[in-house]
Amino acid sequence: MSTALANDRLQKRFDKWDADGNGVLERGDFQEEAAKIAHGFGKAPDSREVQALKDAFNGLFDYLAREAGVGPDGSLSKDQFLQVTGNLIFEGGEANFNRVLGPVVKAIIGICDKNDDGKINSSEFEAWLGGIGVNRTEAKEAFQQVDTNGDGELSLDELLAAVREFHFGRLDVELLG
Ligand SMILES: [Ca+2]
Ligand SMILES: [Ca+2]
Ligand SMILES: [Ca+2]
Repeated sequence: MSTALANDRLQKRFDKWDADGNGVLERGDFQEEAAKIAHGFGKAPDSREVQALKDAFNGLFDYLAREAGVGPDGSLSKDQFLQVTGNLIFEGGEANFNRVLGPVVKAIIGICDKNDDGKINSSEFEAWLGGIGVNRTEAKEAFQQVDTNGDGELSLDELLAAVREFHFGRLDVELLG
């Protein structure tokens, strides 16, 4: 896995999350990202699932701000973001990664989980990836890759592993939009 690819993926993530395009990440960017995801899935902004997603993004921002040492009302430069997320993904270990990203992935599952069984089946997954611009054929392929135990459902653990593998360059499925 090349450091260049990892950096490239994290830089894209930064650009995408910098919703107001001012070159730094602040809490407002994360709230906007949560609102955008909710809108993409046609969820009412005041629904329980959307509130959970906003809380999760708030928690993620708290973590990044704390690690970068900028304080809860601060902002992260691109360099700070690359440093903190690079540490999280490549140095911090899987348990820490899951603790930090778990709430966000869980909240997105909550929004996509139409039949409310806590897992994502293939049609729920197609709608998820469709919402971030991935076509059906690609979504089908991605589903097989993410469903590592082959039971036809994607669990929180499988989805978290997929997000991590994406940043390691071992998987080409981008789940977070
Ligand atoms: Ca910004
Ligand atoms: Ca489901
Ligand atoms: Ca599975």
